[in-house]
Amino acid sequence: MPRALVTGITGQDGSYLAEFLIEKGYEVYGLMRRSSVVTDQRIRHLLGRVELLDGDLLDEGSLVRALRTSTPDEVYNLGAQSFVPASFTAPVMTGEFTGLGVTRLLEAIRLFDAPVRFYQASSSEMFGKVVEVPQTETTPFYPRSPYGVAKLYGHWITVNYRESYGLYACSGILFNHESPRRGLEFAPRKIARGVARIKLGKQKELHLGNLEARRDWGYAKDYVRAMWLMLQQDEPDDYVVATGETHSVGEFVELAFRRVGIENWRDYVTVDTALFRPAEVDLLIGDPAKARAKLNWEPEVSFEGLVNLMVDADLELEAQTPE
Ligand code: NAP
Ligand code: F7E
Repeated sequence: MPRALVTGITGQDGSYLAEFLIEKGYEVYGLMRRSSVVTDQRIRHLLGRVELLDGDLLDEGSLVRALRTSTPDEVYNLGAQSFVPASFTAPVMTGEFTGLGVTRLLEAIRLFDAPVRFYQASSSEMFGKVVEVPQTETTPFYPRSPYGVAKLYGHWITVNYRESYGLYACSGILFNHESPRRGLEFAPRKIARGVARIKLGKQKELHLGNLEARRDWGYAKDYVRAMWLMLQQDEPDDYVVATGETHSVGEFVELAFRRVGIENWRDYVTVDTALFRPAEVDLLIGDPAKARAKLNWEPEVSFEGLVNLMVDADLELEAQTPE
């Protein structure tokens, strides 16, 4: 039975990856940091089928212990401070979790001295103020937030450990991916939930920031499959994972309202400049040609399919939740 250790198992991707690996027959270990509040909502249905280990990307010793307990074949580093606006208000903490955290884990793996395969959750935010359209594995980086800068450090330290120590280490440059399990503060989930609540009469309007920004949005379940595929190849490498389509935030809003039968969506949306970022990423669109050719990976859910499934899920959830 192959064994995997997943950091960030309580997050959106961690929960889908854990499900995917269990289905593939893996013994799954998840690193979870202590909290005074409940953080296992996304993996509660998996309790008993995953082994949860106490640990924190800030604490090297806890990473060493997690490796010793799990003796993994594969390590997926999904743990991070992943919300871009929070990285502007907490840039140092973001650097610690999202940047240096990668080195702590890589160093723990190097000293553990076993043939572990490593996946790093890199991000299209590294392309930031894009210098090429669409973005590929060879596009130069130009991050626009402390989060993007921290991820860039994580990307290069992964490449460096591969080249310096021969570690099987891959950096997956994943573009935005969403689901009903997405954190409430990210634009697509905020929109899906807001639209559902407006439809049900629980909310009157939706406050959003920059509606012009464009993203290449995919479905999280499709993207965790790509993570696994990267670790099944003969040689480690870096891959862009994207749909190859770009849409504006405004288009997401329009489709979401349309799903609940509301066409005059502008009547419900207020643009709040307080939600604008100090530096914005205006346009992202990835070219997944390499992932398609080498990993045989294709996204299965379209942009409209994603909007619809997210709105439908939030409608169901909100209908069951008393105010
Ligand atoms: P997420 O929902 O925000 O999950 C982040 C996870 O990291 C949570 O489990 C969180 O634990 C954990 N974490 C935070 N700080 C930690 C620390 N110091 N030590 C250990 N764990 C810590 O993020 P996601 O959307 O699943 O994304 C997974 C990874 O992919 C992240 O690294 C993210 O930056 C990256 N990424 C995401 C996207 C995307 O569109 N979703 C695209 C590219 C890259 P708590 O539950 O305790 O907070
Ligand atoms: O913003 C605009 C905002 O917060 C998308 C993370 O998973 O993907 C994610 O980063 C766009 C931005 O995601 C609101 O200005 C408008 O242009 O959903 P988001 P993100 O910043 O692209 C990358 C790939 C990651 O790696 C990150 O971890 O939407 N926008 N109005 C808004 N954004 C938010 N959050 N809230 C608004 O009200």
